[in-house]
Amino acid sequence: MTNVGTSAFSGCVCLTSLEIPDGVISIGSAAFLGCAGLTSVTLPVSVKTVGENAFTGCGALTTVYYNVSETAFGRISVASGNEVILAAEVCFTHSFIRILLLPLKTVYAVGEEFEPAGIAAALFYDDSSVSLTSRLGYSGFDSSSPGTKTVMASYGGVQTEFEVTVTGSADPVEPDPVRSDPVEPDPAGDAPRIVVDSVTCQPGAGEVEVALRVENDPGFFALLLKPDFAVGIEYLGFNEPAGISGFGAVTDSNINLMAIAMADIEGDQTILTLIFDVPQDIPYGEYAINFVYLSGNDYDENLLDFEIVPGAVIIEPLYGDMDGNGTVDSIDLTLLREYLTDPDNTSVSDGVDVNRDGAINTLDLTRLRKLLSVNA
Ligand SMILES: [Ca+2]
Ligand SMILES: [Ca+2]
Repeated sequence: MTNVGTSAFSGCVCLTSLEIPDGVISIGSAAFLGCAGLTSVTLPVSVKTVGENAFTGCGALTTVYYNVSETAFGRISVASGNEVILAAEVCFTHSFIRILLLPLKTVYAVGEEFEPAGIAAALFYDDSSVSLTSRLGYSGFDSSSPGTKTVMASYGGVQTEFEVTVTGSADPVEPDPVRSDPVEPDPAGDAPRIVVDSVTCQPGAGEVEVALRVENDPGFFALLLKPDFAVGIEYLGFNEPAGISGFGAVTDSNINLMAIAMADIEGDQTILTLIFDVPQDIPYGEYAINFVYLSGNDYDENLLDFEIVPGAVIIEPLYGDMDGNGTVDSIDLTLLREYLTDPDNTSVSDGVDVNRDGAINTLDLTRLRKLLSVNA
């Protein structure tokens, strides 16, 4: 069967769910017209067209199952009168699921409840596309006794499993902060690399941009990233790069995951610019911006290799800026001279240790003079 004929099931009010068999290419006009009891329909990968008014009068239809990706769904030609299909929740079913990152909590005390926070899974579709989710269903967790426990995780009816530990101790054991062994970089150096920049700025810098770059002529089209941003800097969002065609990026609402897809790209590229807010009251220090990423475009076992990519926003004083006005100039030089002569009656900013050796002395004056002569 390659077609569902015109008006084939028109008015079948008893029809509640419908699975159109694989191989059907077109659904005829008015095929399911007035099937008021229909709540879900499963469309096969083979469907190319949905005829006029095929689902008119199917007011209860709220769910469409489609076993390929969202991109492929967008290519189906849907004629008018089928708004219900376009308004329905489309469940893009998939052939298998892989856990990319385990939940943050994998060690439990007896009696504790399961906490899925931090989990990430990839859903693999028949057309070789992949998407990410952290919204899984769970079953099988049993903390009534100690031991290694298998938790079933499912999405759209497809299951996978992972293990957690229940300890006999009444006190919960802190989970190991190291989540997975990073894969050693390819010694031949021919694997694509993801690099996150480290950016130095001063407290109160406001919006600071940190580049996420890919190096070594990757040519791949999908990146799955799990960001981990230090507390203190606030993630505001990202800017997409100019000049990469076929680029798309999504994050979930809590920035637990980022999926980035792009057409083949050549050479080294900035693929995202992450934006962070650096407040005035932030303490000096290094604020980590880490990503765990999954590489490759062949969906085989190698896909599950992880690499942890470190970057940072480094907050430090503006060295040489004695009066803390954000610029280094001859006024600062005067102020430093005064400070060295009369430290008790001269106030200077944290940037006074110009050469960063921990002492404040004439070496800092020398360094500041050099800085000014370079900048002049
Ligand atoms: Ca100044
Ligand atoms: Ca010094």
